[in-house]
Amino acid sequence: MDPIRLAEVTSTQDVARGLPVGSVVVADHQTAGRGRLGRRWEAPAGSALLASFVQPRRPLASLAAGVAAARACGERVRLKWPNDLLLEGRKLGGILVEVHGDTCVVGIGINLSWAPPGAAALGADRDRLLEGLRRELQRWFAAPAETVLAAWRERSDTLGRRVRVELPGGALEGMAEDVAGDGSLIVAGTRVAAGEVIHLRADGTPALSGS
Ligand code: BT5
Repeated sequence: MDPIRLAEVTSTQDVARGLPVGSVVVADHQTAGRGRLGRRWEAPAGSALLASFVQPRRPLASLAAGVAAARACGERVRLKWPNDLLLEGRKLGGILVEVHGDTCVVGIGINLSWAPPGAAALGADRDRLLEGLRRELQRWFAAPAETVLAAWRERSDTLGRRVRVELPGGALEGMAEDVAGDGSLIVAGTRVAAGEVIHLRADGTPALSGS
């Protein structure tokens, strides 16, 4: 299926919703690009890869999408739990997985020629990156859970670090030890299913902004 290419949309997620599995929507500009928890995703027109991929619903979809995107971006790109893309510790891209019935819409934003302060840009060719993303998503959405978890661990920039997690009941600080079989992060023996993770330096101060 050829990608649907649009100049301007509210969000590629809005256009992709309801399309069949295998559909891809790409836009030059989003007027209401979104992140998780109602946050915004900003990118000047033509400066980023902004795409939504309709995939079959599966467990660990978010981690599978993270692995696929990191691999498409190249060796230097690592993952911050659950699936932020980091380049040299700075946020290069983000992934938003929205489930609709038996499909999930995987939204991926990757900075190419512009990045907000403290973030990173990849400087890659957009169409080549889009092809790589399609290929890797197809592969990782078909992979067994254990294979996805192993690949995620290998690409992780979070495991083995001290982190702070902001939770509704307060902050949890400690070593990010592993990802569990359900994709949650284990911090100092506690399972974290959702929450904001901040990577910390050895002295306990936050690592680079955006990470
Ligand atoms: C994400 O959310 O990182 C998921 C972003 C997904 C964007 C894609 S673009 C194509 C598709 N269509 C959409 O509407 N969305 C998807 P989150 O973890 O909540 O991070 C959001 C935060 O990242 C914001 O609050 C900002 O702090 C920061 N941010 C916004 N734009 C950024 C950019 N271009 N580069 C780096 N950080 C950014």
